[in-house]
Amino acid sequence: MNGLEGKIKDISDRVNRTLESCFSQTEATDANLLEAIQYSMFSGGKRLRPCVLVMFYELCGGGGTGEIYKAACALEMIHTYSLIHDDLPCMDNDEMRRGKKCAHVVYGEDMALLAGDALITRAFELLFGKSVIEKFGYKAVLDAAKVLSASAGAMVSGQAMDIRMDKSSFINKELLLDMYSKKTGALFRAAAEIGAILSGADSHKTDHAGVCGEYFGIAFQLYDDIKDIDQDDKNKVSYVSIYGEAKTKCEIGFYMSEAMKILSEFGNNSKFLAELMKATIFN
Ligand code: GRG
Repeated sequence: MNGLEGKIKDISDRVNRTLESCFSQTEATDANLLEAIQYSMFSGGKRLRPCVLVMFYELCGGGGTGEIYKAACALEMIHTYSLIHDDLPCMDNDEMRRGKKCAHVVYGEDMALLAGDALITRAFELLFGKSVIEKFGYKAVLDAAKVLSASAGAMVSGQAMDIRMDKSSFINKELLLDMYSKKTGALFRAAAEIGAILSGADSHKTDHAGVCGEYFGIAFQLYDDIKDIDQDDKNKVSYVSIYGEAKTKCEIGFYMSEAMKILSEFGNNSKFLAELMKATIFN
């Protein structure tokens, strides 16, 4: 296992352990709902956003605490909720995710909707936990919560734009990239910003981390479009369906090089983050 793989495994293991402890208290949650939540939380997600959050935290000088994993898990809960809701019949109407049946196929549409809702509220409950506030202080945790809620709101707007674009004849590059920035870029921006905020970084560093995260998120979505080329949905509008694979790859190259430029300002210790981002997109 090389350095990056070991680092990813270490972060993912700690994220998984923290998530398990969050959903082991059964008394407060309906048993069927809890099962639907656990099914979605532990169905093989790569934990990419928590890795970005923890790595930015360490890069900006944060250390020595398990509490950062609670913030990372809050972010992953928001991500998981968005996937559950995105798969619903009234959204993308998908049957499979991560090679397994979607939550609504297994537990019904009603329970899947509620599992997503429960994850949003649980995310903020976790972030506002006593130990998190004691470690990072009220101001930093409030700032982090503001970033997380703003990114979750941006995702919903991005999803609305995506739905409308599938039915619209007016689409251009700016609109598409704005939609990607909201739908996918916002949560990666939040990952980077929250890591920086909780490390105690100043606003300049935090903004730069956020822009780096957002550019990586846009590149990630463009790359996801290319992977989805073969999925024969004729009505699905994407950058690649409009501009083709070659131009999409150029766009990915642009966003990745901008992200790497910003990352290089953080010095030599940004090596793991740069490797993680490149390995995700250029694998
Ligand atoms: C609020 C309904 C609603 C939707 C929000 C983010 C979003 C909009 C929908 C998610 C669906 C989706 C496919 C978004 C694109 C981002 C993306 C490629 C997500 C998959 O991320 P990975 O590969 O997921 O990190 P894993 O499975 O590893 O957790």
